[in-house]
Amino acid sequence: MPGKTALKTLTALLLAALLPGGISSFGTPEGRSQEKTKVIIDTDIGEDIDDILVTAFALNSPELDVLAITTVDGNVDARSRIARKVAMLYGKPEMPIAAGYVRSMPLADITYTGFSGGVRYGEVAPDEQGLPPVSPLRADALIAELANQHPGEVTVVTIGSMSNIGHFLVRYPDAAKKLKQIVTNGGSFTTQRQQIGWNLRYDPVAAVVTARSEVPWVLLSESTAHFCGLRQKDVDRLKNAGLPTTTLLAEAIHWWKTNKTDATRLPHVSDLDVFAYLLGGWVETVRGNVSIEIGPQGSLPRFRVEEDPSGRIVLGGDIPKEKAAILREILMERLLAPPWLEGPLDRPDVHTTDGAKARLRPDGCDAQFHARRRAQRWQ
Ligand SMILES: [Ca+2]
Repeated sequence: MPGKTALKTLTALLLAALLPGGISSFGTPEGRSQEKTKVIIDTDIGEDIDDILVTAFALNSPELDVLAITTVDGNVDARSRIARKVAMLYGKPEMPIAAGYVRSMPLADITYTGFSGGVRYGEVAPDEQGLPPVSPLRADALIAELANQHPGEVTVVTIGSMSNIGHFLVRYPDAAKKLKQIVTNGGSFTTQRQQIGWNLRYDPVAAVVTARSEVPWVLLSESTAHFCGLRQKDVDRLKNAGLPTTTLLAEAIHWWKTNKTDATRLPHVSDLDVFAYLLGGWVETVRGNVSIEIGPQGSLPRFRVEEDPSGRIVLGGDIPKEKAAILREILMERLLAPPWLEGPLDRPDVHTTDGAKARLRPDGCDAQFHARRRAQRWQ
């Protein structure tokens, strides 16, 4: 499989050149003998652009075994169509993809009725035509089934509102005991800055349920992955790569920009932090405790983090910008690569020596632009 070999070689080159001894999980290709990390992606794909980009990254990452994708918040059916299209194009049409809860806990709606919470690039999968069927299970039931099938092995990454995982913890307590961990893109949790992110804000009850559950919870900061979003040349590379997968991503970026009322010029990759954590070596962590207080309806939840070596929650700090720039190179590497698995698609080899050399020199992050956007976001 030429594409797979080229991808392995290039990733090893990147890491050997840029991170001597820095990334424990990657190592050399020969040394990468660990089991794949079993992961369920719980996502509001279709809303912001990072979800589709990092889902594609996960599906094309040899360290990860994506068992399922579950969709949450608002138009979960449209989100599931997008997820199914991504999985299909990555050669995994059989992957179970389940729709979940459309509103925040304690509401248990699973039918979208057109309130705000739609999708911004639903045009990439406007109907069911040509798509594999959605799972007959609801998102929380699918998570429970997979946790029971693989006790102690399954990580759920939450890169959308936490409603699905909140319902899962409440409704399937026995299966919850079998989950390995929940890894959440949740805000900023450094000692200098503590800001609750949208994924927790949208469903504070579910966040509280998660904080108080027995399941190990890893709460990650989104800021640095945010600084190192795609550049115009990255978007152009996706547009010009000519693969079904890259064409889908380029179309999603187009519709996201077209439909986004607060349009930003370039895609960010905030949600990449959950996979960076799972790959190992990218995110520094401390243990701590989290308290979330829910105020009157309409108010933002109050949020407090304390470092505590015996705390039960793992808190991730910022990824340094230099590392984040390298992470973006690896993201682009995998987005541009043909699907990792054998499949029915034509997979022209997108790798060239010149391209590889170019990617070995990350040119830093567009910190100013993204810092401005972040400031707007947190207001
Ligand atoms: Ca998201």
